[in-house]
Amino acid sequence: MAFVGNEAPSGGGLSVQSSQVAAVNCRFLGNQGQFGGGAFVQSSTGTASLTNCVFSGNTVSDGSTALGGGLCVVDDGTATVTNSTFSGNTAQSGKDAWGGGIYIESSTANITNAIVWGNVADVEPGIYAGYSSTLTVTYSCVQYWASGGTGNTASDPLLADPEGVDNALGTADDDVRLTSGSSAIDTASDAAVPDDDFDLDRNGDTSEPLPWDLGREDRFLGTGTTVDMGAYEYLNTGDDLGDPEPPAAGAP
Ligand SMILES: [Ca+2]
Ligand SMILES: [Ca+2]
Ligand SMILES: [Ca+2]
Repeated sequence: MAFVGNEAPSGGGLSVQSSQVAAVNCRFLGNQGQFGGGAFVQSSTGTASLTNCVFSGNTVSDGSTALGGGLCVVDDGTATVTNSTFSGNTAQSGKDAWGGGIYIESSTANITNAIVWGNVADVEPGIYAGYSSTLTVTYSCVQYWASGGTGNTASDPLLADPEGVDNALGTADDDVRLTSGSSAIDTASDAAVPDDDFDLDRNGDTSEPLPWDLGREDRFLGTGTTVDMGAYEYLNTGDDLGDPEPPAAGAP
């Protein structure tokens, strides 16, 4: 599913207020708002779980205060972000705009196996967390990251073509797959891959680890390998964005 080019003051693409939302294999592209260009989460009963998601080219700019180009979590909200990629999101008002990728205020965020890269803001381009927030980042690649934690890196993930062939952020061709030599390859946590609650591969097993990446390619590429950070598992040969695999020749 893709949320493209939507606009709303709070949560241009998705607004979660006093409710629970789980988004798996979704792309948030080019949405606009004032608080949370891509998605907004608010209140102690507001919970968002984002897995295998891409936030690209979302912006907050309206008003004097603009928070969270990609994701904004406020007022005791909770966000769980796993194997997702935040790229090219912007929080700029020229005055008071915080958190290019992710903004957390008086809230809780658990960010695992994620990439936050190439986002911009007036203040704190990557992840901002303040006002008694609890931010836990593990096995993630975050630009400018200097707060330690298990398995984190601030080395370039070498995203393929974040603006895509149209050279515009926030459109369907934005390509945040990994390329050879990326710091995000084989450096995430296998154990952190969440269960396949929605049975994406329709094999009747919802308690197995989510077997696919955002491109519906295998997340687990064989024994002895480790999953990658971000929404896409690195492959030497990719296929079209988000397209299901064609049935094998001779398949029923
Ligand atoms: Ca593009
Ligand atoms: Ca399954
Ligand atoms: Ca891998």
